[in-house]
Amino acid sequence: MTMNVEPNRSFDLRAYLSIRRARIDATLESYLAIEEPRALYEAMRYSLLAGGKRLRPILCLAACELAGPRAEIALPTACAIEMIHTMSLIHDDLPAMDDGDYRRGRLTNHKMHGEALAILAGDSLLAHSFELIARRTVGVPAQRTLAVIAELGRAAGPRGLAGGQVEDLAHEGKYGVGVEALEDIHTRKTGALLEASVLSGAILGGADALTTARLRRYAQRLGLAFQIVDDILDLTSTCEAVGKSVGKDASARKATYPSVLGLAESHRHVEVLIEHAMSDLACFGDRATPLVALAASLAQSLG
Ligand code: GRG
Repeated sequence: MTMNVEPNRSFDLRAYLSIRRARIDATLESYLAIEEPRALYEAMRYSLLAGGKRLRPILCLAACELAGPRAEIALPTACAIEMIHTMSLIHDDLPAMDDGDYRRGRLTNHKMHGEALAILAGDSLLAHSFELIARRTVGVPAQRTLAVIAELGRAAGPRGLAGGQVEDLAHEGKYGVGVEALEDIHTRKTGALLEASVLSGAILGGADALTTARLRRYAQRLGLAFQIVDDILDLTSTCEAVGKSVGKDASARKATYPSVLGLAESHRHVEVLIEHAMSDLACFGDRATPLVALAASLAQSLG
């Protein structure tokens, strides 16, 4: 059964996001001062400090705020999560994977710094993220920090991003990908890190088992909805750019929801996922306002 949850209309999501983005950006900058080898640090900073919505770290802070008294204790973890995410974007853009030219409004890392440095910048961001969590997390029992490291390690590895990317590459260009296979790819490739972001914040905030279970469900639904929205926006913006109409047979190199289910059904799927994600948070009342508003804004981004 789902409970109907209405977003709080007096909550200023835009201001909430912009304050947190600024804090995350400033902290990331301070965590990654240039050292030797300079070229490596410059390549790491090039992608990390190139903007981005900072959705994952914001989810981490918001979940910590819901679960405990001080969101601030999750700031090192939130920044580490953005490093893992950025690492995955750098590697995703490499010629051996998506072979992308532009990311976050600028040339991709390997186009700017060369392939070898782009690979090493990604590797360094991943390693640095775990060092950051271990060294900078203060004011919480060590057990919570260990649980966060386990959660994020799982999300990045073969059961999460890396595994999802392998499956995605294996399906590339193939017709007849079923909705189950597609959901599995999305759950690993995009959902796993979003889920770990929410969970990490909750763990650091001291969430009990019930709160953790509800937030996990919320994050799983949000993560899947996020990837479907990304697929829909990708398709509609590409079609607008070339003046084509969109439909179920719109060709796509990658397995996407619109290419498997069609556009209308993909929209409906997002609506249902978001409604359920919001109802997962009904029992938290005002404490869940930012997380509810974030979910609602995802559905609204489709117009
Ligand atoms: C982490 C060990 C490890 C390996 C990485 C390359 C790879 C394996 C995985 C690819 C994962 C990937 C690129 C998933 C796409 C997720 C996605 C929807 C990205 C866009 O996220 P936004 O919209 O981007 O939040 P910004 O730029 O705003 O942060």
